Amino acid sequence: SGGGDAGAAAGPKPTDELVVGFAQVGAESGWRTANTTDIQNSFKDAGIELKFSDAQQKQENQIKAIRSYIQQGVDVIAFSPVVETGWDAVLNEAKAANIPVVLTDRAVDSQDDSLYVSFLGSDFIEEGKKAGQWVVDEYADSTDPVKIIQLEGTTGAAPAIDRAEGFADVIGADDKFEIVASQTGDFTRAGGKQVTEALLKANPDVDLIYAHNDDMGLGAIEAIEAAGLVPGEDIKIVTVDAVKDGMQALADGKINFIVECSPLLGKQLVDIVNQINEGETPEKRIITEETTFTQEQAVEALPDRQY
Ligand code: GZL
Repeated sequence: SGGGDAGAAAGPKPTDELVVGFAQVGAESGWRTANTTDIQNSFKDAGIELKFSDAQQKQENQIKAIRSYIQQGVDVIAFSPVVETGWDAVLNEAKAANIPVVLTDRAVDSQDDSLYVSFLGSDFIEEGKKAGQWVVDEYADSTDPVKIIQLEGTTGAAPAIDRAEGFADVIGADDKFEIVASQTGDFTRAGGKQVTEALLKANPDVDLIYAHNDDMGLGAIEAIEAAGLVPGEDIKIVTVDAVKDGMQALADGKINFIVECSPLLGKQLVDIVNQINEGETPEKRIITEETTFTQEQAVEALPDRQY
């Protein structure tokens, strides 16, 4: 089945004949594994066949997976681009094969937005701004300099670029805030720990760590404790995601604030696939609902967290 004719003149296919190819980034973080689980469960519940690949955070593996889905003639291709650049060639191959493409979670920098039907995911700049606003509010009464270490996500990834931009926009309003060091931890716990160990040695008087995801924040906690300091007190921590392990650390007072980034995109992706099959045009940009959590709110929310 397949053949890239979803929504074409052939008319809608029965759901149980639809085949979707999904090229996932990897399994680098709690967020990513929750995202994978939700997408796989959503397609199983919908009775739609999902071919799935894990690229171990390598763009060439994602491109290979997309090419294999084109060869197999799937009806729709969906993927979360590990980095923003370098997709036009393979997306033009999907277009030539008349296979619609949906971007989930992360964006591409292609100028030609005919290369994908929809983007479904978060507004990462907004997430960075929410993190920055908490920092501005937290230090509103301080006149001393506030020294910040930033743990960046994967270099070139939309969430890393945009979360840094949104954060800088907001704290840039007051020059008491200074990002004394900024380095990628590649969205992993190990990366967050290694980078924090190194940057703490060079910046022992840092006030706060802004990590682009919980996993790097959890790694930073290990490094801070290994240095004999108290995370959440001696050095405050602000992260993004709100996965269970991050929310537990927040409830335990080791993280001070978390900006939520929802990984639960599966249901909306199924809806987009069904719209394409029905010959409808899904919205070009579908932004997920998400909130923020203080330590008190984490204690309340933890029992009901799905991921
Ligand atoms: C954000 C997603 C990021 C998460 C990280 O939508 O791309 O990648 O914030 C994950 O935890 O690794």
